[in-house]
Amino acid sequence: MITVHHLNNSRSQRILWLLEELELDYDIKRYERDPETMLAPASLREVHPLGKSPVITDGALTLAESGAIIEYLVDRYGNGQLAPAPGTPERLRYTYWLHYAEGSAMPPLLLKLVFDQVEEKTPFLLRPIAGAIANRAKSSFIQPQIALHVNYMEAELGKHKWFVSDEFTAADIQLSFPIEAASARESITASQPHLKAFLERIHARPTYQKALERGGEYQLG
Ligand SMILES: N[C@@H](CCC(=O)N[C@@H](CS)C(=O)NCC(=O)O)C(=O)O
Repeated sequence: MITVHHLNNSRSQRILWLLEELELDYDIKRYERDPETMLAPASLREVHPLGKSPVITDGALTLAESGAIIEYLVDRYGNGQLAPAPGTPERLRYTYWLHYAEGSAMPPLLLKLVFDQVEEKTPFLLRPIAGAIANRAKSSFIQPQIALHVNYMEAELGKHKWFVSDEFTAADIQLSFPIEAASARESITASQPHLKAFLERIHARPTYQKALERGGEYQLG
């Protein structure tokens, strides 16, 4: 049986959605973020040394990294669903997007989250200084980088319905997290109609909704 080690409000929601798309049975082991630090509990380090979510176990296998988990589940259980055939140009695009989501799209979004927290959590008297530093980092680097990625994804979605082609693939599931995170941080506006339509389409999928029911709280902010 596949077990998903699932942290609330996290990337592991994508894995639940993928498992629903593949109509596979799975168990969920739940972990709650520390409300102050937002970190995962230490018990997750008993499953994988980094203590990050998602992690899955499947028999003797323990696997972390959402991209690796998605590749494993689709290759092992997909029967050709949700991934283009190996050796095709579409397969290479699929691999590209699987890596791009975590390797390129997420870092500036994470930096924004960190600098927002620096500002919010600094003691009141020091807040003007912390705010000035955070604003400088955000305006000079972070926001332009987020805009670069958001506009790039918007342009790519203008070429076909989904990221790889007109067929929905697991790469769309992987990309849902940076796009939802960008949307939650108000970085997707009316200027990105394709990304907005992408979000509406994925939210309407019954498998997405079923995964939300099973996963529980999922509010990115
Ligand atoms: N690149 C990794 C990132 C894993 C990661 O950072 N997960 C976050 C949840 S979205 C986490 O576990 N945060 C809690 C912590 O760092 O303690 C992946 O895609 O799986």
